[in-house]
Amino acid sequence: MTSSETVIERLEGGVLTLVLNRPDKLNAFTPAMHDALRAGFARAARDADVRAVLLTGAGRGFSAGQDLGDRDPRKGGPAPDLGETIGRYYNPLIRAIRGLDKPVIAAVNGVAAGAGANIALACDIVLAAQSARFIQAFAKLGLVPDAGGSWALTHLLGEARAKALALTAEPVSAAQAAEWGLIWKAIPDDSLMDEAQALARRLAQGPTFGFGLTKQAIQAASTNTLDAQLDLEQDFQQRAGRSADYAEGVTAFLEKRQPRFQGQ
Ligand code: T3D
Repeated sequence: MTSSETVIERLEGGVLTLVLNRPDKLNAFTPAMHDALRAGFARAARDADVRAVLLTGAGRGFSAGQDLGDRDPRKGGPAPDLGETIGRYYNPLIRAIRGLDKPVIAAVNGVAAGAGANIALACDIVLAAQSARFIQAFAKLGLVPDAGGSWALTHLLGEARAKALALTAEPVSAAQAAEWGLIWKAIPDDSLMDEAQALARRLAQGPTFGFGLTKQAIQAASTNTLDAQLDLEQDFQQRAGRSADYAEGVTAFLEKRQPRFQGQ
């Protein structure tokens, strides 16, 4: 196990677990935490031993978004250039999560607010503790949903719910989020981590190359026409069909045994 001050990193059984680790501040994001998390996702991208990522938070929250202590107007000086920090930190993080050719699971262990909520929603499969809440806190600050939030809310929920959540900052319970299709599942608090780890381990033993293509195909569907998506499926299936994992999957089926995927 290696750990920095702000993100704990652990690789076990093909699962890279990244734990946001500023529990006293509900894991609010500082530049140091951004750097550590970005390093974690960079490792996930380059290390073939990493076949799934599990993102969660230490303590009672997942993440309360940007650390507002770093934005205190009472300290004087010019207004911060938030466009710069979005471009430097949040946008590359969301692109790293969505662009990673491996499954990313979020285990939302408690409140997820502002960019903290939207980072969770950028993950491929979101499990949340029943006590967790998702809050688009931006409205309370005069800001706009960021970290892909305006996109994710609209795509997952439609304009009516996206606008209401973004304009009111009303908390959404895990159960409601699951019922609306904002996340995959709400899970009793004391079994969240067991269930999330079991799912991550299962995915880490899967056909990683095919999973990467599947993830990119589903993401492309948001903007593609059916015609373009059919072409993309043809191309991706051609590539998947040449993978060692496909050969192993078919062989295992014919030999009536469990496949042993290598992730290639
Ligand atoms: O700036 C840019 O670069 C642009 C990007 C912006 C992205 C964003 O994320 S903007 C949105 C920022 N986040 C928020 O506005 C949420 C602020 N937090 C809250 O509204 C509440 O803390 C929660 C609803 C999330 C949870 O409430 P509660 O009652 O369960 O906990 P609490 O008592 O408010 O918080 C516990 C501690 O965490 C407390 O510290 P203390 O007083 O015990 O020393 C609180 O100040 C701290 N904390 C919570 N959120 C933040 C935070 N500290 C700094 N920044 C935070 N975002």
